[in-house]
This record gives sequence, structure tokens and C-alpha cells, in this order.
Amino acid sequence: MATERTLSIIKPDATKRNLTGAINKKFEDAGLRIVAQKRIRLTEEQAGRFYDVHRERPFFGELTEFMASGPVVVQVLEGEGAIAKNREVMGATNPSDAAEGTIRAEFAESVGENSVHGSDAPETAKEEIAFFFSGLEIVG
Ligand code: DAT
Ligand code: MG
Repeated sequence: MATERTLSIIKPDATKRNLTGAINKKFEDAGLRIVAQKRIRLTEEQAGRFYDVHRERPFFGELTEFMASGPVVVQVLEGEGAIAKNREVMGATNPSDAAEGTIRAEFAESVGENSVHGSDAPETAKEEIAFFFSGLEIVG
């Protein structure tokens, strides 16, 4: 498997509860390297552009309002098979379905406030990394 990069977001429910370090430890323990990271505050418009694929879903308004409700930590994770590995460490979207030991099983509050985002495929990873970072900000 090749070295990959994926876009991760530590969401407002997690930054609010001071879980950035605990979540980063899960990534690092799984062999993922944090090669870029910044704490930012999204507007609802920016959150809507990021989650554009979900614009027609019934939860879109709730999702963008939540993502703009507090600071987020956006980051690029690098490693062997990083996209799938990150999804594994995150756990299922709904924390009640997430496997034991995953970030969402341990920390998520609900299906909406589920602590982390991770890209789901190579093409989306590339687009999502470019949404937040310039090449100069990523140091492998
Ligand atoms: P994931 O974040 O696991 O990739 P997704 O892409 O299907 O999940 O959805 C993006 C986010 O939208 C998800 O992390 C939380 C929110 N969401 C998804 N399904 C939802 C639902 N049924 N109710 C409320 N929010 C939901
Ligand atoms: Mg998704």
C-alpha cells in the first residue's frame, strides 16, 4: 500500500471539550503522522462549501451550523493507506455503531456531533486538503 495523505477535522464538539490532544494521540498511535495542522473558525458559508455534497440532505443546515459553532482543528494526516486507516481509527458515523476503541465510540456525542471528519477516497482527500492548505503548509 502506498503512502497517502488525508484531510482530518477535529470538530467543535471535541475542541470545546479539550480533546484535541487525546484525538491526536489516537492518530499517532495508529501510525498516522500529522504533517499539517491549524485551528480555525469556519463560517456557515465555508462549512457549506466544504460539505457541498450533502447540500440536499435533511441535516445540511444542522451540519453547517454545528461546524461553524466553534473552533475546528484542520489537519493533514500521512501514512501507509492513510485514508482507510483514518476512517478505521474514527469509527462509524453514528457513535452507537462505532467499534470499541475508535474516536467516535469514545468521544462522539451524537451522529451529528461526532468529533471528527475524515476524507473518504483519494479524490476527495486531494480536494479537501487543497480546500484548507497550500503546499507550503504541509511538511512531511
Ligand atoms: P462521515 O463523517 O462519517 O463521512 P457522512 O459523510 O455520511 O459521514 O456525513 C457527514 C456528516 O454529516 C457526519 O459526520 C455528521 C453529519 N450527518 C450524517 N448523517 C447525519 C444524520 N442522519 N443526522 C445528522 N447529521 C448527520
Ligand atoms: Mg463523509
